[in-house]
This record gives sequence, C-alpha cells and structure tokens, in this order.
Amino acid sequence: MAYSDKILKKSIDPTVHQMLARAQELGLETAWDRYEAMLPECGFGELGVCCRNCNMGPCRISPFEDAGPKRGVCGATADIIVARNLIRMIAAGAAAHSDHGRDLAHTLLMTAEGKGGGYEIRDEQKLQTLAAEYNISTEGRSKEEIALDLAGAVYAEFGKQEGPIRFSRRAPRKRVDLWQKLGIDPRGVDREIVEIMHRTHIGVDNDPVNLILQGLRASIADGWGGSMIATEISDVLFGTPKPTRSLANLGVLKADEVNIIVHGHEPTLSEMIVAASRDAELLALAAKLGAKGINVVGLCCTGNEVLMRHGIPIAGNFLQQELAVITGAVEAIIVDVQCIMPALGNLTGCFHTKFISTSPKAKFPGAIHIEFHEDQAYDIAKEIVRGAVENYRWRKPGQVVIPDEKVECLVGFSTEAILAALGGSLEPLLEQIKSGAIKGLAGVVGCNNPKVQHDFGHVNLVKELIRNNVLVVTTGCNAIACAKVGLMLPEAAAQAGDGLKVVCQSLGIPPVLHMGSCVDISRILTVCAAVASALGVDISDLPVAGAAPEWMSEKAVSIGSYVVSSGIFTVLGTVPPVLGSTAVTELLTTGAKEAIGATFAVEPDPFQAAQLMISHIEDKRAALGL
Ligand code: XCC
Ligand code: SF4
Repeated sequence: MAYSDKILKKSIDPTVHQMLARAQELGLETAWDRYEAMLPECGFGELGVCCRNCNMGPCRISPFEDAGPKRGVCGATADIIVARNLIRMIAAGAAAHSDHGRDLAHTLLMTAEGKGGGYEIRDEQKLQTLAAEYNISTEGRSKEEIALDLAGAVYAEFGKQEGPIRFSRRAPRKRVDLWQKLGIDPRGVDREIVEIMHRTHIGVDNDPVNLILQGLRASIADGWGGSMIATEISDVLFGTPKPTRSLANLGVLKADEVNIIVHGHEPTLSEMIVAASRDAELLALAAKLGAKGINVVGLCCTGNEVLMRHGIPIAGNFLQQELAVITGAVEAIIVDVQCIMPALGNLTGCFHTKFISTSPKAKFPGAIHIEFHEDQAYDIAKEIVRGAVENYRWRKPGQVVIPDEKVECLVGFSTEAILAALGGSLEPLLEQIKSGAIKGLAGVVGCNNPKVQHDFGHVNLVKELIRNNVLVVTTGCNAIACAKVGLMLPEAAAQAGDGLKVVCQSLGIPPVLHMGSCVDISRILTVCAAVASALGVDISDLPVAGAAPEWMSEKAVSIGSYVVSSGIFTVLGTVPPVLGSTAVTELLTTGAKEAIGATFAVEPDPFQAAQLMISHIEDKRAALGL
C-alpha cells in the first residue's frame, strides 16, 4: 500500500506507516498529531531560559541581544536559569531510575524475609558476587540469609549521608580520584537528588558551574548507584540474562490469542504477568473463550527486561505504544511506571482494550487501577491476567489490523553473557581492539521523539558504526529499534566492516549487542570499568563513545550526564534545552573535557554523529599507541 509523504516522513518502520494510516482512517490521534498541534513549541522553553522556581516569576530571559529582560526578578541570568533547569531534569531522571532500584531492593528484602508472594532468588552466583562486594559473609549461610543482608546494604545506599556508594568503586581508581578532586563523588543517592532541589530553590546556588557539578554528582549516583542497584538486584531475583532468541515489532501480536502488553519499567510486575500467563487455569479459560493461548508481549524497558530473560517478544519502542492499541488486538495493556503516555486512557476507550495501572505512584485517566503488592505478587498478577483473558470475548475481529512485520533477534548480552561468549575473559576482546579488527566500542541508547523521524537516527547511526568496525552495545528504545531491523542477528555481521565481521562470525554474535533496559546502561559502565582497569587506564582513555540519537526523557539527561561524568564522549541527536546560555553550552561541549575528560556534542544527523564518534575513537586509539 502507498502511504502519504506525511506518514512516511514520521518513521522508517513500516508498521508505523500502516498503523498511522489506520489511525487516520479511524479518526484517532497519536503523539505525532499532538506534536504538530503543539508547533511552534515555546522558544523560551527550548532555550531553557524560562524559570518558574518562585512566584515572583515566571521569568523568561530574552534571547535577543538588544531587547527584553536579561535577568529574572531575583536577578538570575540566563546562565543561572539554564543550569538550574538542566540539573532539575537530572534530579527527576536520577530519581526515576533510583526509585526503580529502590523498589527492587524492597522486593529482594521481602523475598529474603519469605514474604515475596512468588519471587525467589534465581541467581545465587550473582548473589554471592554482590555479597562479596559488600563484605557480607556467605560461609554456611542460606541464600535468604545472605539476601537479607544484601537487601539491607543496597537499601541503605539511598539514604546514606557520607558515601561512598559501594558500586561506584567499580570505577577505575583514577576516575574515583577525579570525582573526589572535583567534589562530585556521590554521598548517597537520595541526598544528591534532594540537594539539587535545595540548590535550585530561589536564592541558593547561583553559580552555573557549581550547579552543573551538583548535577553530575547526582547523575553519578544514578548510574553507579540507583541504576546499577536496579540491574544487579533484578539479576539476583530474576536471573542474569543469557543469549536468547525472540521476535520484535508489532507483528508479534496474534490474531487468535489473548494479547497482553506489559509496558513500563520494573521487572517485578512484568515477571509475574509472564508467570501468570502460563497458569494452567488461565490457559484453560482462554481456550474456553476460543483463544489459542495467552500471548504476553512487551513495550519499552519492562519489555526489554522480559525479552532479555525469557525471550518474551517485544512489540515496539516508545512511539509505538499507541499504535499497539490501534491494532484492536490487545486485550490489556498493563503498566507500572515511566514512559507511559496518559493518552492511552482515551485511546483504549475507543477499543475493547483494558488499560490497567498497577503502581500507587502512577495512576492515569481512563485506566483501571489494580494495585500491585509484592507480597501477593502472583495472586494479583493472576487476577490481572484473568481480566485480560475474559476481555477476549469483547474483541471485534472486524476491527483488528495487525501488521505482519516481526523480525528475529538474539538478545540477552549481560556483562556475564558477553564474557561467556568471549570464553570467560575480556582478553579476546582486548586483543581484537588492539589489533584494530574492532576499532572501539559504542553505547547507543535512548528514547524516541516525534521531533525526529522515528528510528531513523537509531538505525542509521548504529549501521554506520558497525560498518566502521565499531562494536555497538545498546539498551532501551535504541535496542528495540535495532532488533526490528535485524541488526541483532548474527547474520547482521555481514553489514559490519571486515574486522568486526570476522570477530562476530567467529563468536557467533551479532555486531549489535542488546544489554537490556535503560537502567542496564549500568552494565555498559561495568564493562568499560573492567576494560579500563584491565589496561590500567581511565575510562576516558578508552576508544569508546556514547550516543542518544532520539532521546526525550529526563532520565536520558541523567544518563547522558553520568556517561560523560564517567569519561565517555556522548553525542545527542535532539537538542537539550541549554542553548539559552553560552556558558552552560560551552561547559558541556568543551569545558567538561578539561575537568572530567569527556564532553557532550549535539548532532541530529546520524551519519555525522557516527563520524564524530569514530574520530573520537580514533583519537583515543592513537593516544593509547594503537
Ligand atoms: Fe522510555 Fe526506557 Fe526512553 Fe524508551 S529509552 S522512551 S526513557 S523506555 Ni529508556
Ligand atoms: Fe524569576 Fe528568580 Fe523566581 Fe526564577 S527564581 S521565577 S528567575 S524571580
């Protein structure tokens, strides 16, 4: 079918074209329509020069040299306002990731106390490793006893006053020394977030550099604290991901089965929904209602979590959430926290789809709220799934349009799985990097954003990198974009440069490795730290670069900040709201180099972005004498 240019320009994904046409036919709106209705977006907001931090304002600084106010009522300049706004974004992002980590710590605690309504400790090996890291004795103790101490220790990281955050010491000595020298070694996860809120209150910190440094400190507490805790404790509870085959894109929805979408972020919910979908009683009920089975599929990062651990198919990334509903084939979309569009309430109202919220922290208009509690996890999950199954009888087969596209992928490349693929040590990877067969490593991550063509930046940046022998590791919505175009198959090695191709073929791995959800960017940090330590250098010396081609969330701002704070040059594909301050823009894009050994760059064109990353990698190789 031929689609209008208007539709084709919105995405490179054929399922998006098909479903946007379908939306048009049904008179339904999506994020793309709402984005267009929003244009032109607020110029002050875009530049970051609007301040609402007190009620003498709102104030906004004129971007024009010779006209309009240059100071807020309190006297704050554009530099101060931009810096304050930026670090408030970091605070929100770090809070989101870290609260996710805290919830996992809570689940581990309940499980260790025997109150974990169906959870168990699946990875004892990892439990032992983490216990050792925390100096928790393991001799002759049950896994529950060890887990109880570990849960207490990781829980305490959030409320610590003096630090250090244990996992931050995975960073090379040189990096930690640098953080300490700059005064940005985080003391506790919550403390750094709270301090951002304090410092950005009217009349507190009014030095842009001092503000940005606090932003970096909170972001480090996210990456090497909250997010890393989320990742590690998820592995203890649900198992560390191993290479697994699955499918990606909207075609994973099934015309003859009950379709349940898990959407959001925390695996505590999605794991139990997956388990409940295999319940014999519910399968029998589905059969009685004429369905061939119960098909659980994922969206966004909770989708990545169950994809990595159970091979649960992934229906799409952030901008596909509304499109999944528009297929008319979804009995329930079950959500917890983060990246869930409130638009789903109205939209699901146009279909038989049940929109079910589960977290006391996240309620939505038009959703049915069934609160999830860890101590009755399985029972609640079963009730939710039962509701979805019963809803199958209300599906209108005449309204169902499911795109055909679904693409195979090989996922599950946790740090441990990568080591296993390399035969147990990093040495073979280091050898390939030294020989130049692999030029370096790139972490490409982040969201979708209707400001840019959906998946265009993700896919083209990654393709360009592997073509130039850069091994790509990915998480979040970039990972889903890559899976949908077949880049996560070993066969995709054919699209890599000669050196990378041979390495991938000999190891049987794809040139693009799926490392998980966005909190799992902490896995990338762990790998980089291990490589740097093995070479006796800092992370900033490595031929490594990062990118977020289509980012939109505050979490992504925190991620970018901790990645740069960890010494990794990072290219953003959409412009952050900082251009209203030359001082802040220069600090982030040049000044930071001197201080922390890495900077941000902004480059919307993915081909140019790849060039920036490749030339950075080449510079680092040269400096290492490679
Ligand atoms: Fe959300 Fe994590 Fe962004 Fe995707 S990548 S849109 S944050 S789901 Ni994290
Ligand atoms: Fe305006 Fe200053 Fe208040 Fe911000 S803090 S709204 S710049 S007076």
